Amino acid sequence: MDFQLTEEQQTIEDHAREFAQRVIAPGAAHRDETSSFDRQLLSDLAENGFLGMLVPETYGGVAMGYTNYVLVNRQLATACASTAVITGVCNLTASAVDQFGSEALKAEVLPEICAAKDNLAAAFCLSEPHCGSDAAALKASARREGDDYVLNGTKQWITNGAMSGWYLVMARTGPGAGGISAFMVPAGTPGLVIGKKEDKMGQRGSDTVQVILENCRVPARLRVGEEGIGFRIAMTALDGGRIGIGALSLGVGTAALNEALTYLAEREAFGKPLGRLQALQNMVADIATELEAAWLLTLRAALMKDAGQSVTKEASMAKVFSSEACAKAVDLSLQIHGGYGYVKEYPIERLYRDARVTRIYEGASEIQRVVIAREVLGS
Ligand code: COS
Repeated sequence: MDFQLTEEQQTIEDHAREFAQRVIAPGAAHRDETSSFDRQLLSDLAENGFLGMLVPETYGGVAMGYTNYVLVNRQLATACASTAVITGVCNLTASAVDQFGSEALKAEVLPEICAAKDNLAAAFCLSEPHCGSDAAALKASARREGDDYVLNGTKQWITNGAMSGWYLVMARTGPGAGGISAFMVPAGTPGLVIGKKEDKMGQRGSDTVQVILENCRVPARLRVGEEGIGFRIAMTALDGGRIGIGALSLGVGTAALNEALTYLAEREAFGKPLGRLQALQNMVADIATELEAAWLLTLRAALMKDAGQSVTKEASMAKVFSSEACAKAVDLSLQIHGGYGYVKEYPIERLYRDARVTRIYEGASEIQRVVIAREVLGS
């Protein structure tokens, strides 16, 4: 067992940190304030291989594996959570197509996602207005008509929904979880309508919209895998995605800790720097320890995924622990800032808002505990 990064991993992490701090971090506050995303940044991410981290080179990716993926994602999120989630959803969608799609589908779709063709991202469309946690209850339908499927329904909370070139849509071709199929729907397909944009609390640079399917006709060649495996595709993709959210949460938590450390060094109280007050030292110790533990869980899940092992339990453990460690990190770091933490003058206010959704998206903490308990209980 070796806790050291290899030289290659260190180089990848250093590169991601440098890129994230130079290119992404300066615009983070603006993205939050304006609830907007400069799509040129998608091309910059693509040029660095960050949109195809899990895709083989044959299809335009860089195939760096999950261990490197979490190293990169943590750095991106330390700079800007919105940018990290946009990146994460592109990678999750691409990896699902890579794992389950036909050769022809992969050749058609993956190079475009990896290159952010036309400065567009990719979207993963599972949740619906009436069902998020209970994903198998989805109602969107895909009716076979000759060589096509006709899709109808509404997808909710779709990250990248307003700026994607490809949409991975789970829709029903039959009853039950085994009656769900997956389709890659290209932007611009008649009947694919972008609905309401959500006015979110945090991660405001990433758009979250409804995607409405109104008699949206999709050729059968764009189905991902066989009919009826859509739920398995979604769950497998989320196993990987949850490792990514573990890393994203760690990035936000690390940014919060960094802000706290800066503030502790700058400000004095009772005749000494804040960092010499034991009550605040305890907070720093708790944040640092929990982030470290979360990182080990996340790395372990990534290593196991790279080794081809099942990671359902480990991914959920990484996600729930990291997102909750992140929640504590932003909360205590804000507390350390006192009143200044509660106003927009300091970045900790944004980080506090950005952190909140990590306990909700890609499976709420309660769902992660369901998954973990089922695995532990063997039920
Ligand atoms: N990997 C592969 N297959 C999986 C799987 C996984 N991690 N989890 C479940 N499956 C398969 C099961 O093996 C089962 O297949 P069979 O019927 O062939 O045996 C099928 O999927 C149904 O599984 P299950 O009965 O466990 O489904 P449930 O409806 O009980 O739901 C949970 C399981 C709660 C885990 C699921 O609904 C879930 O993850 N919900 C959260 C969804 C989510 O994260 N949404 C966020 C969207 S992105 S913002």
